[in-house]
Amino acid sequence: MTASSTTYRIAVIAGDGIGTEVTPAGIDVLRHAVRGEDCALEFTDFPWGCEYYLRTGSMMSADALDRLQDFDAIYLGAVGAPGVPDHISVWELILPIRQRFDQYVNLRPMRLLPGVTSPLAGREPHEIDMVCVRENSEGEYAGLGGRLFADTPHEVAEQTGIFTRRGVDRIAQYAFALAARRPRRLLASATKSNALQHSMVLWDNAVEAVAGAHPSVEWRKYHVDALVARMVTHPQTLDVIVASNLFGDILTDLGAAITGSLGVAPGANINPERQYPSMFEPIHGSAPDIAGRGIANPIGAIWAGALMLDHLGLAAAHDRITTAIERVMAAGEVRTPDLGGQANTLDVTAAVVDALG
Ligand code: GGG
Repeated sequence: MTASSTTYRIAVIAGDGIGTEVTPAGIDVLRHAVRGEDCALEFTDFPWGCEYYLRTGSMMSADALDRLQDFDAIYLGAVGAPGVPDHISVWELILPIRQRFDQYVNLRPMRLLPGVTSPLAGREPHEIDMVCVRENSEGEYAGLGGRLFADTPHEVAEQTGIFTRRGVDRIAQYAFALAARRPRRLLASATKSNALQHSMVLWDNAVEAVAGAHPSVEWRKYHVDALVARMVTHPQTLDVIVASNLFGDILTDLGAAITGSLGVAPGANINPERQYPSMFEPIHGSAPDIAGRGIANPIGAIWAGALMLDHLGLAAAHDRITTAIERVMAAGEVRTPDLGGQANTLDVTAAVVDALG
């Protein structure tokens, strides 16, 4: 480091279950990956999550969002634990962070890594290489609604999706710009405008208008039910997928499954204007069924960390990590049980650190 070097301040919320196992693994790799760069990473841990909720009645402290605002990025593990309803853990931690910091892009690469076997027979890495640009601030996860007459036979629940022209425009613009930078320059828009005649027709109209400004990108819309089938039958025809909040969430779990395991899939919640910190997380949850056994796959968290470095302007360090992940996967010797191996979280982390060279 020199006197003029930059220190990046990163807030860490390891959260619950395997989040507390894969997050230190990711930090270990990040620290090694930036050696030689003229910068330092400074990590600050926050004890928020379900255990905190069971002690205090809240998933985060009352001033959590104000405190997080001062960081350059947020590195999240996973949230969720038996005894805490899932809508509490998601609605009191992940979604408030995404909304408050206007992290309206949820970027989720879905790439079959070399050496990993897809459950789709015979597929090679070059045939499954997609990225989902999920709208992350409104849509079906806007959070509007309520319940009436709870626990009575005439109980009513209303959950309102919010689709704004501004919201769809900006996610479509991000997705088309990304597609234009990728070699195949393809974009698929996930819709369901045959049945959702208000929200998804607005979605289609906005996407079509943005497409006009990106003539280099070949695009088409698919009803989301047809798109899931296409991801299984013809994944090689898909490149960038732009989708609403709920559709994107579902499509990317399928994407993770066809790339071998939910454990390898990374996610980035991005505020492209950089007005607020962005947040990086593996897409998997806390996996209480394997938590505490030390066998969680750290690749999703490590890859999410690489996306964070890229966002911070450390593209070379990002590339070093993704190359190291590819080397370890291609060698096929050190893998966690979700990928058919017998290695544990620490073994895979050490192998990635070794492969950084
Ligand atoms: N890795 C963060 C985590 O725990 N994700 C679980 C989850 O269900 N997230 C909801 C979402 O991504 O919308």
